[in-house]
Amino acid sequence: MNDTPIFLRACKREPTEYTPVWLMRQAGRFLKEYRSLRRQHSFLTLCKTPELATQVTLLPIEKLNVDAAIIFADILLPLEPMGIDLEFTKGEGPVIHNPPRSRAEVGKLKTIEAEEDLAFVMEAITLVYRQLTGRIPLIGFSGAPFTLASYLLEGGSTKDFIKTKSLMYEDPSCWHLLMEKLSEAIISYLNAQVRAGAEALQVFDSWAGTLSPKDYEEFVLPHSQRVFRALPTKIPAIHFATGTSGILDLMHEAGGDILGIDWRIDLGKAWQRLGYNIGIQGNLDPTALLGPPERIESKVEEILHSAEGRPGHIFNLGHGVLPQTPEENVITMVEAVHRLSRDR
Ligand code: 1CP
Repeated sequence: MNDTPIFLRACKREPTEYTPVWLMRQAGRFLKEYRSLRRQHSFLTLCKTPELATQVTLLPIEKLNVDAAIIFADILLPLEPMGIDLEFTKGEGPVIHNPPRSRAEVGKLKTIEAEEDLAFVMEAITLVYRQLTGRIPLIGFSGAPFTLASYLLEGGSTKDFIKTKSLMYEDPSCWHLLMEKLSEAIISYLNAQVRAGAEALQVFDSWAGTLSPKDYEEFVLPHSQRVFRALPTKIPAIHFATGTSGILDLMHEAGGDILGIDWRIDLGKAWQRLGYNIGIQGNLDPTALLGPPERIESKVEEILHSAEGRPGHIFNLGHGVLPQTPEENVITMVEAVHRLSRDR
């Protein structure tokens, strides 16, 4: 018997009895208990109260039978101690009230000490780690420099990334200064999470796929690479983005032990392109979980088939679970991944 949890073995590309699975946003709005907690507390209160964040992190664990937990937090939290005024508004998502608009303002962004400045996240990680008692590992996470820069500069979510790309093109030196500052904060944040008990890390560069390969290479890659190089080597790191077909090899070059991809690319083909000295995570379309059970099973089977049972596949959605997803469909998916991968 091997005591190392199956998720961590898969991260190391060791053979496992079945394919491990977890879901991005598994601790979120599709869960009844989460929605009921949200009626009592704001999103930021949930994040900043370690007992509540612990409770939310653990909500999906028994219910869904997933192979990893992910700490309940948000990629935007480190921006606050950097001097950013962050709010989550109803229905509209994150709003940043004071996006930096000049080199002087970028220069004023503060350096953070994550252990102190984000102590509530570290406390929640330690509490969750204790309660999991080694059954399944806990994933810590952060945004990647580019995705954080995009929220910061746009002042919230965006479809076109106009302010972000404009800064890149108009004032590359200011762009790189901003990316350096964000990278430093991310490095401090992720290392503190590992000291607190995180056993794997995911770096979300959710929107990196909006860039041309050349722009990714010039404006993003060196910074993401710096982040990955500053992480503890013993802790597996997942590098995730959506729409990555054009930048797959560059993301690999930037770093990570496992690349997270979305459904717009065939998992087997992506893996073949990358080579098998890296793991792969993905890649069911979250919308598939709104369909009937037979469809969910057949889509799971397609992905397992594409991965060919190679060690190093971690099953996940290609992006976060949608709030309207029925809980029983997620249970169907997790059960199908376990059963069908065991049978292979
Ligand atoms: O209203 C609510 O209850 C808040 C909804 C919510 C939740 C549940 C937000 C606001 N963040 C979260 C939690 C969260 N965010 C987790 C928790 C762990 C999990 O179960 O997975 C994680 C990993 C994140 C990471 C995150 N936040 C990302 C990267 C993943 C992704 O979706 O690409 C991003 C981009 C954010 C920003 C964010 N936070 C919340 C919203 C509405 C948004 C904007 C998303 C967008 O721009 O479309």
